[in-house]
Amino acid sequence: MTPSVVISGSGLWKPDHSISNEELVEAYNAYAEQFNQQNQQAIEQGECASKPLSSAEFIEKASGIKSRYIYIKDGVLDINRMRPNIPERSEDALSDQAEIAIHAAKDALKSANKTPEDIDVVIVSCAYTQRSYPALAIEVQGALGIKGFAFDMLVACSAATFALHRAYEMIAAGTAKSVLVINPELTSPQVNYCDRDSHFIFGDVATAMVVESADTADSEHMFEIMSTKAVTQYSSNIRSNFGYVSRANDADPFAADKLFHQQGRKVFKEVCPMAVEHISEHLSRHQLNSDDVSRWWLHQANINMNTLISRKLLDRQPSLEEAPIVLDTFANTASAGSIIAFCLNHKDLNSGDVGLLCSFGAGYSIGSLVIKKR
Ligand code: CO8
Repeated sequence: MTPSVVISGSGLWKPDHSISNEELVEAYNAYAEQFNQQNQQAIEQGECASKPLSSAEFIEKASGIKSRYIYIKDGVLDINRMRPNIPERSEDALSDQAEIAIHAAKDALKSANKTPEDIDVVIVSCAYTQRSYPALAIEVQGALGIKGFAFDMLVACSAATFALHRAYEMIAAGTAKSVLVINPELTSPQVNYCDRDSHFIFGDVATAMVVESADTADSEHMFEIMSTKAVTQYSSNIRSNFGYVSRANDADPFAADKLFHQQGRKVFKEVCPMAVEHISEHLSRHQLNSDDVSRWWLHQANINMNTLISRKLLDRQPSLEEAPIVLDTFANTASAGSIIAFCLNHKDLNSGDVGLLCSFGAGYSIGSLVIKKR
């Protein structure tokens, strides 16, 4: 018989620094005015587009974001730099992303009542890894003293849920006994702080979860994974062309198209119906309807997306208790958003309560888990 698989612990690490909309807009607008002044002639001759101004009110209304955490604040608000100033580390030092992954991992291990000796697989899964190899997951595994094996996974916004799917399958198949899934979302190096349409969207964070067989789990708050569901559909509407081939094709490796960019309106229109259909189908697998779900830990990209999806599923606006929003303080944290929502909002649920964890975004990709409090 397939063993019951549970999420037995979760962890969250956030940077010490944050940037408010007001701070971000003040710096961007000063940068835009300087750019327009320096390029006045080219703009007048139609050779270059002027930079439009940003607004804190627009950002909050369009996205629900008020502030975002940032790993290194230095440099982002400097109008002559407009990107974080993250010092390079030597090859024998712990890498930045492994460091933040370890903070979240330790928090998750503690909440699962586990030590590194109990874990036999580490998956580091996120939107970007700061290098190709050796895998960050193996670096984290080594630093924590975990035996077994480790690997990295990239699935943009669905990296966290898709990694939880892999963890679930490994435990169910008996190829692992306890899997540590970590999502170190260091997004700030990929944000184009010179682009009004996207400069406000992302924040840095790291999350982690421990997935194991119910037979070995003994934590205070554990959730049985009833099932997982994933879908992908190719789209270029959310894209980053950053990659190692730039060296061979002589393209500027840091040009605007090599950073995060998107057709936000199209994404909104295309992803919302996909997510509603996906979630409805997933719940119906268990003869559940939306009213049977006590908590919705939804992807955190845009508050208006979450409102629309929740309304379509429930025929009403859910309370913040039912469908928590963390966008206001964390912003979009790529794959970590739904996991942050879980970390901060699961302890009050009662045995037997059902919850839905769901990500949606670049790819397009949607990943969900139906889980039940033990
Ligand atoms: N300040 C003032 N005005 C602005 C600003 C600004 N900052 N930005 C845009 N405007 C203007 C526009 O130019 C436009 O003006 P006009 O009407 O004159 O053309 C007007 O405001 C309205 O613009 P939009 O139609 O674009 O505004 P929206 O209401 O659609 O809001 C959003 C824009 C917030 C981007 C919205 O479309 C959205 O969130 N869409 C969903 C996108 C989404 O969820 N994407 C997922 C991305 S995350 C992901 O997939 C993970 C990727 C991997 C991680 C990457 C890490 C870096």
